[in-house]
Amino acid sequence: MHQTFDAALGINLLHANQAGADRNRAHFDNWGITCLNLMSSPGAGKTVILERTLASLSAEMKIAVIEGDMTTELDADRLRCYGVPVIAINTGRSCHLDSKMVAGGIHRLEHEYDPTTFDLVLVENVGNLVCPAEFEVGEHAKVALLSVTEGEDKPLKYPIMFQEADCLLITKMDLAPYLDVDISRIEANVRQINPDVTILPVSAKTGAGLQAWFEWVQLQVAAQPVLAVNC
Ligand SMILES: Nc1nc2c(ncn2[C@@H]2O[C@H](COP(=O)(O)OP(=O)(O)OP(=O)(O)O)[C@@H](O)[C@H]2O)c(=O)[nH]1
Ligand SMILES: [Mg+2]
Repeated sequence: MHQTFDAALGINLLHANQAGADRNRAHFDNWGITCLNLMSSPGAGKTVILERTLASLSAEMKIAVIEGDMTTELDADRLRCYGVPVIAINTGRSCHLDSKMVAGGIHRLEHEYDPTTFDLVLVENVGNLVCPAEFEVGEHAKVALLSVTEGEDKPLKYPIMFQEADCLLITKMDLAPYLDVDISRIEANVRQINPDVTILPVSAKTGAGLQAWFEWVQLQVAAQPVLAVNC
């Protein structure tokens, strides 16, 4: 009895979240903004990748960040050094951003800036390999990160994140020579559940592979029609 109630509640929650995500995406579409949602376990390297991305791309496109963290603004403060708007959202006890929280971020973007001037919104989700993948926030593409220290089996053990991802960054490649990790095994395990995902091995420390990541981001931005309608 309890189980049925919980399942129904869960489905309603996800439906309500999806409706909110569709509204958020409609705002982004109206403003000609591409939104990417970065997700991973805690510490896989989301903020460092965002730092490298802002350093490389913010001269050629206008970027804002929505930074999800349970309690602090530590990551938001790191990213503010790059001179872009960073909207911090503290999720409290929640282990993921949901569409309602991101709607609050969009509201601030709309009222503190001119949203029609932005090309790209990068969302850093809360560090968690499960829940963020289930809660769309209105993104156009999902980016999962898996660091080489986490183990080849993670795509099989936590499949939803890897099923949902449009792009997978295998991070901290500079550490691979010091570990018993088989990168081709990670790739094979991911392809087993998501054959079409773009897989990019990168090291934010050495810069290896980052150019391919920047080009992937540029492609996503280029794919978004520029409508620039005020709404
Ligand atoms: N060696 C190495 N270390 C890295 C690399 N990328 C990130 N790190 C380190 O990994 C740690 C975590 O990086 P963050 O970027 O804070 O990770 P995160 O995913 O944003 O973490 P949360 O926001 O807490 O989930 C830091 O100590 C980084 O310096 C890399 O390419 N190579
Ligand atoms: Mg972070």
